[in-house]
Amino acid sequence: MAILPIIEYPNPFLKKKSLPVEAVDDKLRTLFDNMLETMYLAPGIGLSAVQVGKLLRVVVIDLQRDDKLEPLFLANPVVTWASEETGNYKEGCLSVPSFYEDVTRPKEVKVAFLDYNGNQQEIHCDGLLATCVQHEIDHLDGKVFLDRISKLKKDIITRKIKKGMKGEPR
Ligand code: QAP
Ligand code: CO
Repeated sequence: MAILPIIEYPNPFLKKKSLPVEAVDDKLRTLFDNMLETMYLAPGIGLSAVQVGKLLRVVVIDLQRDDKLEPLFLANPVVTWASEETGNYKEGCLSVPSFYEDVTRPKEVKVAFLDYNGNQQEIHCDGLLATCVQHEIDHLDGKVFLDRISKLKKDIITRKIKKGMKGEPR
């Protein structure tokens, strides 16, 4: 396995749109594995391929809630349903280290994707998982969470990052 360098905002690469994978093969499983290892080291709970320099619609998520939950490997994830009801969550991002802001998103979503074995799955997500999966799918469309906060807040954070300033400790 390998640790991949994480591309940080405001690198314009993060604005690029990722392309669907054609198949879940061993090469893609290696990417899944390397992304998971990279995310665990950070540590983080979600990572998209664009953040490690690959423009593929690939995401790994592990909420690491001490119990049963296994890591999720998602290829070509699509939101097939979103609740009317929204919620706020103070989001962060491995590509925007030490900055956190409240983001409003649908509280629940259904997501269809190909899993680690290439099988089609659809899962119902709520709570932190719903937030995380929407955050990661945004990356595949060239969006970071700063694109979902006020322009004023985004500009302040962008200016701080460009000056080499840090936000909050974790
Ligand atoms: C996306 O984010 C997410 O600032 C995943 O210094 C975040 O794993 C989904 C991290 C919140 C839902 C809610 C952030 C690590 C990790 C930092 C992450 C940092 C070190 C972020
Ligand atoms: Co992110």
